[in-house]
Amino acid sequence: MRQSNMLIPTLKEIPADAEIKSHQLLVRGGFIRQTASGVYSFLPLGKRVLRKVEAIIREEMDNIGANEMIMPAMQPAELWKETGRWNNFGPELMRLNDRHDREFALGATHEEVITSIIRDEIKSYKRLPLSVYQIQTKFRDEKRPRFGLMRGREFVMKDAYSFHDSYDSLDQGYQKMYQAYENIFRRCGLDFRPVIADSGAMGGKDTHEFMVLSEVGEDTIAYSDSSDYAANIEMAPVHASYQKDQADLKELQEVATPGKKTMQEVADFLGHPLEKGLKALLFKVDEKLVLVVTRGDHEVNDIKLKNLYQAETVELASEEETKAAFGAGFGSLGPIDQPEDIDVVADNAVKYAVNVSCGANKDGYHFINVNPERDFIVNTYADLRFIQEGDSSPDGKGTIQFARGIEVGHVFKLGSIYAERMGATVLDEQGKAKTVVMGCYGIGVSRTLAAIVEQYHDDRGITWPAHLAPFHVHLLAMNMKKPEQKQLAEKIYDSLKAAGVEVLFDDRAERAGVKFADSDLIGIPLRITVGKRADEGIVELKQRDTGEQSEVHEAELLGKLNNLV
Ligand code: 9G3
Repeated sequence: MRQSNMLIPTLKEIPADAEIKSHQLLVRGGFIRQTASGVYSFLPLGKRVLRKVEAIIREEMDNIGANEMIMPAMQPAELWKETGRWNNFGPELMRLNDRHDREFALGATHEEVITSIIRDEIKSYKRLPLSVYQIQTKFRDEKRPRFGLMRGREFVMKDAYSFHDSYDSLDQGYQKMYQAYENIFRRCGLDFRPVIADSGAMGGKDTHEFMVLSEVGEDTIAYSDSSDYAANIEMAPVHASYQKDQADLKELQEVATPGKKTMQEVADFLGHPLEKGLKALLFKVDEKLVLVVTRGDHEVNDIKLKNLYQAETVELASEEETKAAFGAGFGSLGPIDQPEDIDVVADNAVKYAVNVSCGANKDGYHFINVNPERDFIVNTYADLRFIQEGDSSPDGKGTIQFARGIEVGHVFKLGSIYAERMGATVLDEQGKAKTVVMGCYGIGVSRTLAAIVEQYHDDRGITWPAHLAPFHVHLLAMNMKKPEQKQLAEKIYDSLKAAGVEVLFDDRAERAGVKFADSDLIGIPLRITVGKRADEGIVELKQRDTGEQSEVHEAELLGKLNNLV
């Protein structure tokens, strides 16, 4: 392609709203443009890369026998009402009415649509297992779209769905999909980890997220320094072994702690380390008030609290709700003599507390020498805290470290939740109706593209892996007004194209400096520069990632390129 008639609007300056490298470089390199907040257009270079990432995904999906299809973005509300999700989702689910005032959702995901098709078309267990996938635009009206393609409101997803007549079959299907995902992300050149995850609102049991390690990742991964254990911190279980002090239980005392609000202030004032204090936070679990007690140096994991109660929503009570229930504000709460109708749950570590402090449910007062069971009753002890760096790994091997990750894939063993709600059954070998069992599997395709840029760039621009770059070769003519340069460049352009090499030919009437800067920004792996020695047939060959360059006679070019590309 000739750059003189291509839409590649490169930018010198960094766009003000672009905080991370991939967002900056994809905009500056002329790959994408924002059309609205969280809504992007893929310009020609972006589309060429997107197509290559999709090709890898298609190959791996086809390889495991998943059939590609495409489902509509416009989904009738009735389907979402059958599964109860129409009202479950708030403004994040984009909705519209058609001209007959019928309600639709813009597809955020396609469990309802695909299950309605399977329900209508698949009647016998003999037709299972069956898996389908699509690569399609999804709509989710994120509250705070950011980081360019990382968190958009309209984005490209590969979503696959598998249907089974048993959980064994689902396990096998899940394993094949898991392996296909490892192949996909490895072929994209990404440094990724599958991590054990929380299935959230989807329910079902096993689920894994595929995380690309990156400082700009929004997720925190807890991984072992001595095994391949890795889990999303949201669900990483804590297998700590706590020691109970052998000290005698001292007499409970109430002490004034004027103006001391935070755990640290109280601990400092009372002269004990943070972990010798109990933290009590009031949560609304669905509509129920629950007091959650943890050791002072631990943090409540609200996902674990939600799973303990199998609740829909969990959120911290407000200051006024807290005052209304306890007569005291944040920082003064404690489990001693708490109001009757309030559950007290505590993290397992609390069981081992001896002579610790806690709030006295009176502003400006705390108890010291507090001991569980003697001074307060806990309804339920559970693993309710976030795992911390240095905790022992749940698999018993080594200790936990943290890393940040970008979630590029998420696979779920859904079970039969959706099939039940939608009546998707097949006749089993005894001719009895049996609810089908499902798996669902997503890849954020546009997010994967951004994650690749996060991993492959330097201070001059993107350094695409050769097989994902928008073109294989960037051919630059320094001065198209000079006939020897123009002729040689055109000759090379034609011969490379004839050899099937994807060439971007910068034939613009721009200064050399501009061409070199744009070329570094766009990040095509190999650059051929036709310049001063054109009359001798000599050109310069440069590798974008290593910077290695050499002078080559144009006759040797193809040979050189073959072993480089
Ligand atoms: C919605 C909205 C946002 C959502 C969902 C539904 C996430 C929703 C979970 C999934 C599960 C899997 C198939 C591909 C892999 C992931 N955010 N999820 O269901 F209406 Cl607004 O999407 N779906």
